[in-house]
Amino acid sequence: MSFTLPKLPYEKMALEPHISRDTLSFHHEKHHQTYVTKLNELIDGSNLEKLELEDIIKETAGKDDFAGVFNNAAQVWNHTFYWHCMKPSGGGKPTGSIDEAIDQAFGSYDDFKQAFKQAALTQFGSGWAWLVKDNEGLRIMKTANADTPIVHGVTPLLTCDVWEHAYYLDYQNRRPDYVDTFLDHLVNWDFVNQNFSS
Ligand code: MN3
Repeated sequence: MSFTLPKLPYEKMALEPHISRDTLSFHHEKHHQTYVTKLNELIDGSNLEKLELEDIIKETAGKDDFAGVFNNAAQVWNHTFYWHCMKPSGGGKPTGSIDEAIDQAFGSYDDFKQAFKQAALTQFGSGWAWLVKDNEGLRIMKTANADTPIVHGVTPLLTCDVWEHAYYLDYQNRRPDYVDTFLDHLVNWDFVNQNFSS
């Protein structure tokens, strides 16, 4: 089986003025596509070829010999998840059952925002900030490079890509502005609720 680049869940201009069409074009058609292409090359003819994406990620996690496969597979998964974490006219206070869960876990939406932003800004270099669910409830986590919560026994609910390619054309080095905009104008709480109740 070979993997294909999933379609974006909205038009390339749909997130303007917060994320430009150029950023989404490069990010989806170049970066995300390259992870898909490299993954296909790396698994071609191997036993991994028969597995689902999530199984390839779990199978190769932490194995030095398979670092290339893991990195590309996890980046394919992380990006597909990230696209769905955003929508036009999103962001702001949560709706649905996640609202109460956030208050319970963090005290208030503002406290959640602060914690999420802190994780996004303190991720040194490339990586991801996440809201995840485990047996204890909700928590914030950050991962470096391609690392993904699905190999850490927790359920991802929301992510923000903090690799520079996610924001540099629009925000240059101002990662804090990008993360604020993500939280205030882009988060797709419907998708977060779906993940929360699944
Ligand atoms: Mn990216």
